[in-house]
Amino acid sequence: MMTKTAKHSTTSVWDADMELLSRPQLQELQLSRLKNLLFYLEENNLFYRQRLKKAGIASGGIHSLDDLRNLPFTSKADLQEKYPSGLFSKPLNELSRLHASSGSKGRPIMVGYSKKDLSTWAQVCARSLVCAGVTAADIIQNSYGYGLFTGGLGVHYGAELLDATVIPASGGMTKRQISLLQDLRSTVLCSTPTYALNIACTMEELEIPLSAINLRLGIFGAEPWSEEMRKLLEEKLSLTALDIYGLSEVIGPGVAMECPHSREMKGGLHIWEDHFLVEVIDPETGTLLTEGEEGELVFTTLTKEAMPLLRYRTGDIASLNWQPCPCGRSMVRMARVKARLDDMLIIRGVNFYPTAVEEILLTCPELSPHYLIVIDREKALDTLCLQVELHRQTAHNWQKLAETDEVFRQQEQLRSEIKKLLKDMLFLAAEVELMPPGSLMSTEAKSVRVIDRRTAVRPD
Ligand code: DLL
Repeated sequence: MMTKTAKHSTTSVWDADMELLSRPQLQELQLSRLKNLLFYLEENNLFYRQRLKKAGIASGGIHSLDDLRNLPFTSKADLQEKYPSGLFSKPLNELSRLHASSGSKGRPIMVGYSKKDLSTWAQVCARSLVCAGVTAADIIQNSYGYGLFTGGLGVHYGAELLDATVIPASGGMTKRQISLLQDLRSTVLCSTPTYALNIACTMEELEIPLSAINLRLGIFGAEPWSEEMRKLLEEKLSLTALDIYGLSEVIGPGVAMECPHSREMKGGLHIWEDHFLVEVIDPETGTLLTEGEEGELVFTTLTKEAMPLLRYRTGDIASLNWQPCPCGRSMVRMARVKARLDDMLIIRGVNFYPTAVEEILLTCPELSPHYLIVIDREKALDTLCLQVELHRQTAHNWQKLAETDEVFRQQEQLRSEIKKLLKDMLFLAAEVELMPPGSLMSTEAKSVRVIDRRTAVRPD
């Protein structure tokens, strides 16, 4: 186990007692925690007391982990309906902290933490950072937003717990972020992948060489990102990019983390199963899926006090992998989340996820991977316009040619190439608009990739 005071420690497991448990031992622990959770909910949580009663489940009714399947699901709609505190097990004034998810779709979701929850959260974040290869000797630039969003404070307390040095940079002010990277020689960058790309592109614009910074690890998450994006970030920032997953409802960042071994094998992210019991279900039927089958991730929080959740349907799509990992951790791995169920777009009968567009754009060197999908409806027909930023070099080359026929020819050729790729790979017919560098770059905590005008109210 990594000692918290020894700087420069190189051992790579934070909590060996848990992370290396054998599966039977882990299952025994999960079962006992699940039983306790049901008793706790019956005593402290009106919402679940009523729901379990309605489902005919007594708190003593759990005898094996399979009995989990008899428990009712909890949905995002439940949390939205009971906003702000209807699923809390403690009164608001007894909580230690509150966070909220952005609520970009519908009502926001409020999440509460007791002192014990905050300690658990710091533990799972420290565990995640160590799993990525962070040590007490690292200087972590934490560019996740601080505030109601869980990214900033979640990672912050994990980093402090493992005794690393933390720079609470939060998001935005990109030039200052770059100065911090240069002046403080940060070794680890924690941010959304799109914000990391923003930093990399701004460095290029300012002609700051890679040798001016000292990053070795990027811990990126909070939104879906493709393998192509990973390659690009690793090249542009000269680091190893690893995926961290989590959601406010369950705890925040630190639900699952990719280790470097798993990154190499594309084996997925270790889920901290002693705290978060995971299932993958068919989103249509609710049936449990088996190893490798892609479906909706569902979590039961085994140790939370303020807002425990039973069988919470995340809307995130992934599969599970129980194969042993060379890092030695026994905890199951989840495939990288490519999308949320509600991110799927349907245009004239063609289904696709925005990340599929990202993968295509990253194969065109003339472009930068900042894009916006604008969907509209004309005369009952859906239209799709893909706005995509030019790479700085492309824009520069075209500027040199001024407004000559040659530039128009090259622009038309590039637009046609993108259209053809979208047609061939995704069966999508789209208009393509080439945008100047920097015009679509995200400075938000999470990037906005889609504007769907079909749902907007408009006069006839
Ligand atoms: O995004 C927590 C977080 C902060 C995770 C920092 C990682 C790093 P929410 O704002 O509640 O919480 O959003 C949760 O974001 O259900 C997924 O749809 C998506 N998401 C989170 N991590 C990943 C990831 C934070 N690594 C929602 N890959 C989740 C893909 C992710 N999607």
